[in-house]
Amino acid sequence: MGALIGNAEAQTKALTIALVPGLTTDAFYITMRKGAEAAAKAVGADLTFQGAPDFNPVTQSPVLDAVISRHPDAILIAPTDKAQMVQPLKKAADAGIPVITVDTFIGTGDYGTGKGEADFPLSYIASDNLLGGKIAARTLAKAIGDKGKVYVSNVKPGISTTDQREEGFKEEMKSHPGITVLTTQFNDDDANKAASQLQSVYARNPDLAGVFGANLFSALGSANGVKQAGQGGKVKVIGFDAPTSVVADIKSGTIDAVIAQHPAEIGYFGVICAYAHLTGQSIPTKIGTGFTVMDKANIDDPNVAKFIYKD
Ligand code: T6T
Repeated sequence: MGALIGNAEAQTKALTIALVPGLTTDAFYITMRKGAEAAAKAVGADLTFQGAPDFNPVTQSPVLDAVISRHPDAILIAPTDKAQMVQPLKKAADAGIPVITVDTFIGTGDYGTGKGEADFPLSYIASDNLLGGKIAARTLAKAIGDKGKVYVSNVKPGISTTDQREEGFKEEMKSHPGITVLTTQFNDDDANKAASQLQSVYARNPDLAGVFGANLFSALGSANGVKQAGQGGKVKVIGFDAPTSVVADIKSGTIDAVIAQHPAEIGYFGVICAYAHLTGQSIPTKIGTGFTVMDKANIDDPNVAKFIYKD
């Protein structure tokens, strides 16, 4: 592990930590970057931020290759696919660069077990997405009076976070027998697609009661679809993530609630873990960060509003 800093001379050179987001233009990762920068400043490390323009392993892999070629001291990455990012990341590990995954994981997300080919990252720092999906289901069940048809608007299969949110949502809905969960609609992280899917599902099911938008673009698009269908406030929307636009949608009643993640916390602890490892400390293989559920009743509370993402 060439990156372990073991002598005084090496310690005078600032450590470089590379953060590779799922995509660069997403307020979730922009907020994560802010937290990572704050931690880098605190420990005197240099942080780089380089990612792809869309959430896709095909575009993320060459960005990762370019990052590996500069040989940073550590890589923090949100892998865009559980399986497809294993080999690209193995190249970093083989080059002696410690890898920590933030937000999403590869393999099972259980690292350091000696099991499987994806257990080499040192740590996984993220929200508890299974729990987040369960919270979304409970919130939606309450909003629709525990009965009716709902569906999940999701990105695409293979992403650890959104897969787990859907799993948690469906698991929780098993204890709500009055609710029927329709087929999931996959939108490829495209809010326009999520909006037109909402309208198609509504056209087929005029008694649609609600939708769970499992990430920022799914929620944004679903809320727009509800508005375009003239169903604002009638078809209930529960979203994941909290871009600035949710404030207006929550206040107007288009979105009932969102499960906001704490991306700055993920970025902050990602950098701290990398720094700890690089300076000879052991680090936990998993760190769970929190949620804040935002709705009309609490959105103006500064302790809640502070978790609205930065853009
Ligand atoms: O929901 C976040 C992130 O947690 C997920 O992995 C991908 O989508 C977001 O970045 C929001 O767009």
